[in-house]
Amino acid sequence: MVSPNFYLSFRAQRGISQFCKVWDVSLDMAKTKIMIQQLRIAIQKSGRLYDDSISLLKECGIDLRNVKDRLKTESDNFPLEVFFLRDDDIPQYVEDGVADIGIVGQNVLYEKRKEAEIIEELGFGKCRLALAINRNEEYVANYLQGKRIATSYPALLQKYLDENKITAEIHEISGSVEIAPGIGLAEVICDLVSSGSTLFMNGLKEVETILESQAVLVRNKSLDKEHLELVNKLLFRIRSVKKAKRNKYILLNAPNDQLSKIFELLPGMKSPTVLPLAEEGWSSVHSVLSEDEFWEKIEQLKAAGAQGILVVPIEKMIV
Ligand code: PRT
Ligand code: ZN
Repeated sequence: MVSPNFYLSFRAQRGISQFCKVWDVSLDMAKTKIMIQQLRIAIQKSGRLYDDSISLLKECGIDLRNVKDRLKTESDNFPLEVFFLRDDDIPQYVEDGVADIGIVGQNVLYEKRKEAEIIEELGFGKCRLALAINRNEEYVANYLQGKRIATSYPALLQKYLDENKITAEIHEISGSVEIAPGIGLAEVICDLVSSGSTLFMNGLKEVETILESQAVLVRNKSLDKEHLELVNKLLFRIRSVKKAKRNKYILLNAPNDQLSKIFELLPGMKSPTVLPLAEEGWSSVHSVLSEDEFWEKIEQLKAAGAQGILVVPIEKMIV
């Protein structure tokens, strides 16, 4: 029979060893966590850049844990921590190194004049910072001289005025700039325009473009080697996604005696893939076509005898 003392000492020993095991495991996890470098990215919390920024990360294969109404989140399959911020604060966070990289409009980046390096243009959030005046006014030479200009972009506007040797009065306002002429605050506005419908609805017309803008990926200027490696890994994925969006996969049937003409039109990534069709004297040709030259090339391919042309989107393009 087992003595009660032996039983108690056995329990005590097991307890200690189990405690030690748990302790060792958590120590190992803590060590691993310290060793794994994470990249911290700042993106807009809500607004015009939010959806595209989240989609871009998803298209790069980065799964984010619960992004709704959060200040920050992490990815389970890429060493990435995401901070959700107002777009105006992103350049400062990146300059300070609180975030390693960020997605922000060039308009905000240049207005804030912070130290952050642009590493990639992202192709969304496209707009222009423009000057607009009352639609019924004639925009004559020196029109801006001595005028009152309302804007949320005083630094960019001042730079434009200085460069063009114009003296004007800048009225900084934080929103609804388009109503300034209507309420007598200014004769001119300097605001972001994309479709132009806001200007139109407020009886204004665009007269000068100060800046063409789009969302860009920016990075802190003094990242260490480990973080730079992670940035490059992310950048590689972003470029593959962008490239895929600019290209289409094309499949067509063509008579064999026309193939050389068709190859000239379709260079492909290396060269086109050619497969024989069941019908004698015909082949199926597969290739990649850039969106810029798409319609022009389709016309030429048809003229060269191509038939049954299929065009499909490409999800990722690794070159
Ligand atoms: O809350 P937070 O500070 O983060 O957001 P925000 O309100 O300052 O910015 P948000 O979400 O409006 O815009 C974020 C970024 O989107 C801008 O900094 C630009 O880089 C980009 N972007 C692209 C635009 C527009 N297009 C745009 N059209 N930002 C603003 N507008 C506004 C413009 O100010 C004007 O009121 O839309 C109106 C004009 O649009 P159209 O289509 O009528 O010409
Ligand atoms: Zn803002």
